[in-house]
Amino acid sequence: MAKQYIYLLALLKVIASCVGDDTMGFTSINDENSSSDAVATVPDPTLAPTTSASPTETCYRIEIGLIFDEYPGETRWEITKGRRNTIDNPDTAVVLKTSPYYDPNNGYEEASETHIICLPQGKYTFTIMDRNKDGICCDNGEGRYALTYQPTGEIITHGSEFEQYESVSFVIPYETPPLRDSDGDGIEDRTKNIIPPMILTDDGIPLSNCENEFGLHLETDDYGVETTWELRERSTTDKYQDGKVVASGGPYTSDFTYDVEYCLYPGKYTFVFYDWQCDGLIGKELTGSYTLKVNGKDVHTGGTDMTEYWEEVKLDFTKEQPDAATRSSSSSQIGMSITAVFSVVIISVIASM
Ligand SMILES: [Ca+2]
Ligand SMILES: [Ca+2]
Repeated sequence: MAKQYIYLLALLKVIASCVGDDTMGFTSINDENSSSDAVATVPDPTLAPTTSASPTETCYRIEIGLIFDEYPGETRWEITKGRRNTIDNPDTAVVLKTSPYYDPNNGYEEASETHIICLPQGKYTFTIMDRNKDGICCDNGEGRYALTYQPTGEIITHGSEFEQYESVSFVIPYETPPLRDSDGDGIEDRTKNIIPPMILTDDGIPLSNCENEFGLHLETDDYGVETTWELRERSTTDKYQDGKVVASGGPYTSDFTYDVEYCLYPGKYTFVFYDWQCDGLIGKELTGSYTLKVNGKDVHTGGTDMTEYWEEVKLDFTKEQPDAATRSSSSSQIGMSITAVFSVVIISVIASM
């Protein structure tokens, strides 16, 4: 049981937090404004990449994505062998890997950080700690962490608000558990995302020929932890914040391609794409983008030209879903290409927090 992990990558990106700024901007869909990315490269002396003593052992990459608040010196994380963390089990937990506290003088303040570690098969516990016992959000900046499994892009856990520590146990290779909402609040337990309910026919079976299919094709950069999105019903006020969230996603693993499809009820929606560092899917080594689809047809590509915390795209899905009787008697509808009426307007405004 020598070194069973490999430190493959440690990437730090420093950008002053844009969240909470209150200036406003407007960008039309055809604007060619290029974002002015002030990505500073800061050497990371404490977590330099190293290689395993046994590099031939099969291992599976997990990513620890971090966005620090204004006090990175309070934050560290560790991975322990087995289903225990050292805080509750100081004498028995085996520390596999631990980070130092992050020195604010090394550029970690409100910065994004990505670590990729390769773990062999086994049981592990990830714990994130805050020595001021106030987590990494939201009194002094808005931090976030995400533990993701790179082979499938799945979220193992993510969070931001905690006290002294937060811990999760997982098994490698990681098998995605079924989606669950144990307290019925509409938020999925593990991903903390909103998964829209399936549209059912009159017979209670999932609709097979969706007339209003929302699609998202997402290619993440090397800071997947920065990326989240929401699909909201459009409110009469036209402010996206006033519309109910019907679906959401992220944060993500880095350098991964995701395809999401949901069947929606007819209506007007707003897709809101968030980038915590306000620089879009422009990473240190990789550039990503997202493409929205309406019934399989690409209608908008974005995420590459951001200078604000979020951008929004308006989507109208106006086809009425046929009822079960119509559908069962009309097999010709299957495979028919029905394009929903859609309009796309992109507006970038800094969120007022
Ligand atoms: Ca703290
Ligand atoms: Ca970004």
